[in-house]
Formats: sequence, C-alpha cells, structure tokens
Amino acid sequence: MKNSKYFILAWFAILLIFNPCVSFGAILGDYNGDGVVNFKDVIILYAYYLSKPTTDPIAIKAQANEVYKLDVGNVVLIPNDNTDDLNGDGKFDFNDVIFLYTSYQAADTDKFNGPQLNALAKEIYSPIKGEIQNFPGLPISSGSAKIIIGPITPN
Ligand SMILES: [Ca+2]
Ligand SMILES: [Ca+2]
Repeated sequence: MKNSKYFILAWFAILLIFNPCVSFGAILGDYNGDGVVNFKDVIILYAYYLSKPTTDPIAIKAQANEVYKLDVGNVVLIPNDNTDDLNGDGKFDFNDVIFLYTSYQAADTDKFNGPQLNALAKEIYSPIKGEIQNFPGLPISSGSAKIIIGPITPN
C-alpha cells in the first residue's frame, strides 16, 4: 500500500513535468510566471499585441526583446484574447495593453481601483476606450483576490 502512494506521487510529478498545460495559480498578467506583474509582463503583452496572430511563446519573447532590451524572461503564460481583454469589450487590442501598463503604474498605491485606474489610463493614453473590468494580479481561475503586482526586478 505504501508503494502505491509513492507511485501516485511519482506519476503526479511526471504529469507536472511533461504536461505544460497543468498550471497552478496562474495570475492574470504574469506572463513570465515569476509571481509578480511588472514592467516585463507589460512588455510581453505589448509584444503579443505586435506579433499577433502568433501565439508562439518564442516568437513573442523575440518580439519583446526587440522592443525592449531587458530580458523579459520566458513566456510561460501565453497572452490570450479572452483572458487579457482587460476592459471587457470582447476583443484584445492596444487599450488592454494600456490597462496593464496603468495597473503596473498604480500597483501598491491607493490608485489601484477601477475609477482611479480608468483616470490614469486616460492620462497615459487619451484615446483609451472602455473601463477596466479584469484586474491584473488576480488568479485567473478564481475570483478570490490577492493582488500580486510589483515593481520591475533586476535580472
Ligand atoms: Ca511576471
Ligand atoms: Ca479589450
């Protein structure tokens, strides 16, 4: 009986290693999977916007390195037109990139709320469309909220 427990554990470990689709605690906006949403993730989302329609993480990373010389890390959470529709208008476009940038700017301030983020987005990019509906830093699959968003960290 004891052995079967270890077998299950080993099998689970193998599943984790060989199945990149198994992911735990994916955070909206944390595309490089380092546990925070920061400027590197903004660059990755912008690179995704520029390199559409590709969803190839290598191509997105290459595009990111073209627009920004800092290594953004590997793209482990591929941006997605549905989950990254931050203003909830049914499509992913440059406005959603701005909302991610705005969220990064407002992280850890008292401006990290809908009205203030909308005002800040307008300040940063005056033609901004829509209002933020989906907040970066939240777990993607659950509504429970722990804001995990922070400043850029050196490599
Ligand atoms: Ca990140
Ligand atoms: Ca949108």
